[in-house]
Amino acid sequence: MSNKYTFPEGFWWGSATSGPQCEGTFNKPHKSVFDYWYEVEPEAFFDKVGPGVTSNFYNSYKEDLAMLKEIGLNSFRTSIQWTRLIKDLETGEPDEDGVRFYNDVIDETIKNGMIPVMNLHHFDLPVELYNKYGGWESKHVVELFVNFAETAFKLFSDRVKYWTTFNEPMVVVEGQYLYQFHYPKVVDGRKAVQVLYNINLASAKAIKKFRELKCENNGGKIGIVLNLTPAYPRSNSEEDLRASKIADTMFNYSFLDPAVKGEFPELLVELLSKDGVLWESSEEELEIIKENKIDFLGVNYYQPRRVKVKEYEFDESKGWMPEKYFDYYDMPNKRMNPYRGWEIYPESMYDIAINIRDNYNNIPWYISENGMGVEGEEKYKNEDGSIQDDYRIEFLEEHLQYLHKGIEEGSNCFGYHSWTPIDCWSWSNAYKNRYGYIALDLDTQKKTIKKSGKWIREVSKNNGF
Ligand code: BGP
Repeated sequence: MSNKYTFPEGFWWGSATSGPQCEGTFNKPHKSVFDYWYEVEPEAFFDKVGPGVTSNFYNSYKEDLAMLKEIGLNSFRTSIQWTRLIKDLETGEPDEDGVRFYNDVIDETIKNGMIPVMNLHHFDLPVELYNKYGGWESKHVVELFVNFAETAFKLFSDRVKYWTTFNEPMVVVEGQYLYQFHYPKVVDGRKAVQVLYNINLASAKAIKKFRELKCENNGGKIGIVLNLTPAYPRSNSEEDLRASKIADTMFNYSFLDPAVKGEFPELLVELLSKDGVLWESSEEELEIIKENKIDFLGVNYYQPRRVKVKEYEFDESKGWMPEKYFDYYDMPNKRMNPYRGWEIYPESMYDIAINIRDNYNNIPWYISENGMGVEGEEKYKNEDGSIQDDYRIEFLEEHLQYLHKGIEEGSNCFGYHSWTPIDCWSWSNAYKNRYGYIALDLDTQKKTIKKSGKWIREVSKNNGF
């Protein structure tokens, strides 16, 4: 059977996870903010399931990676946990077992014919650095992150060719400093803005280090993974259009522009300055951001953002918030994933592709996460015990069709990673919603390929569908 949609030669068919969501906390020398949060507030996590075991990747990576190969993946992203790799958080001196573990994971990934993509920060700040320095509020922590990155580059860049500095840094800003869905659940717009700046700086400084170490000479490339949530206005009125432009600027371009263009969006600087909440920066730092742009971009896409002009007066009681400039628009008849509460809108894949083509130098990029989390998947099991997740296949195919259209029209996209290969732990939903191509039985740790796992094997083999 020939394909209706064929993707460019060498296209990445892969899937992504992160250290804290699959490894378990076994043998880690430090605790992350999530490890700590679970200790003090286990009821904040679905069914009180914490990060202790997750899908046991620390112990089962060999079997797990062999399964990824079995479902045809040619690339795989995970993250190196700061709290596992680094023994001395000040100097960046590595932990022996952490080095052994990540060496094994990388070697095993390559042995199974997959390109490893290694990310350095997936929401998992060491809690000590929050307690001592205020975490990402502090420029000292930026330096400590660079020490960690340097250690990782030196240890692994002989084999790892694709690095990313951060996963979804905007979610750190939103979760920790605006909307209280990540520990320490602070609400402080001014701090949020400083954190946004500091993480942009940390990414640029890590890239600078990567270049100083000449990791490119080994064919190494470095990027960042951003969650892009394209903003759509309620109407084409000037006011709604302006509201959506501001939402895009605050949530998407605030990381995308510095990463790709080396500069913050003018509109962002203008609004934050007018409101008296602009970050504290220096000429030298801004120069570092300008000089150290990414080689490639990872885009996590799950849902759009629908907005309209402000209809209600902004509630000043919480201080500055991005919502000063727009209201959320609850569009009638939108398609929803009821389990996750996210709108399903595959058309955004095309819009993102074209935006990158036209406004971001058509930089090489890939979809680094996309997927559908579903609760109660056991009810879709057939007699042989495998989950018949046709809804997931349909979701992924629809998204891929729009991506394909963007590629056909010249967008420089080189791959597609789903979230996630094996059902993994989530930040406070724990194991509520399952995303994997491979199901995890939490009680027994038994892993079983779903129907979508067979589907991706075919897609990967045929380079399309
Ligand atoms: C992204 C994160 C992932 C993953 C995914 C699914 O934002 O990068 O870590 O968790 O979303 O979301 P959730 O687990 O919240 O359902």
